Amino acid sequence: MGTIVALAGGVGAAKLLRGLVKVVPPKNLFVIGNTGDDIELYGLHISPDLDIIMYTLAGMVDEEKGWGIAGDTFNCLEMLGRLGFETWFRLGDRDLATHIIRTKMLREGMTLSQATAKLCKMLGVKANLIPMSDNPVRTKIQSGNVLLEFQEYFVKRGTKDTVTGVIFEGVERAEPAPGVVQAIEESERIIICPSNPILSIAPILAIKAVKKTLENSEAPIIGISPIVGGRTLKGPADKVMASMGFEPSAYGVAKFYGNLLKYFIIDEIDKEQKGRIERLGMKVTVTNTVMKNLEDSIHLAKVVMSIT
Ligand code: FO1
Repeated sequence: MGTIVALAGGVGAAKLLRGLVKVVPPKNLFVIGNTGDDIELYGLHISPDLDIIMYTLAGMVDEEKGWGIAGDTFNCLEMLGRLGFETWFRLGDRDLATHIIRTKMLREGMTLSQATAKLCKMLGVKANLIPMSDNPVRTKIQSGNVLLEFQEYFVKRGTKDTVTGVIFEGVERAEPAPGVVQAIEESERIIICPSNPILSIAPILAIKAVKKTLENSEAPIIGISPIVGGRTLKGPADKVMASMGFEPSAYGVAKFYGNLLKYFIIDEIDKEQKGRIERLGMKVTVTNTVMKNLEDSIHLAKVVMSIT
């Protein structure tokens, strides 16, 4: 089997990937992760989307929340609060160890992709997790005339602001991380995970060389709708699609990706949208896309891998 590439955001992507590693040899899987959500807190570099995928594939994610480490405690955060620091970003004690080690590696001169590979190895993750870029790209959310940092919008303010624009700061200067272009060029199948198209996948596509390599690729690109029955299962994709002028539906997601996609997977609940989406020029597969457990993830992964 050749290389499989997956473009990934956080929780939705991780759920598909935990099934995919049971269906394809993990060493053949190259996950290109969004780093637009990265944040610096208490002098530490935090890469939430990379960590969600890493912890999920290492079998240690907090399944209920979809992020963080199962059974983690929050003693350090509580003390930070007592010392007068903000504690809205819920960093657990064990999770903090990852951020401490990542920051140490970066300070010692490693790139983010090298640090990510090393952390994955330490935690026994066999799939290749590559940040989209080693250069900083920071997603900023515009809400009217207010500009918010991504995590300020997402966590601190609980996605309550209406998104009127999205900026990927630094993206013009960002090069794909080593291995990203090669993985796409050598891939036999490219998957766009069921992540937020505008906030999680668009930052990856905004790196010019990534977009160009995808457009030139012979491999089929398969998208999966993160919107089911007009709503997202987690996160604000439906609201953001609507406020950015896209229909908050599987059709709207397909339209957003346009002719990048050869295949698109939608949920059974949205089956009446099949014809409309196919008229956009892609082939549609209808199946259960809601991943409540590992079996659901494996089912969706098998569907993704069997599409021809
Ligand atoms: N998401 C939240 O909704 N609240 C949090 O306090 C929070 C903390 C957090 C800490 C570490 C980490 O790796 C992820 C964390 N996330 C949290 C998830 C994350 O911010 C978002 O899910 C992604 O950025 C969007 O994909």
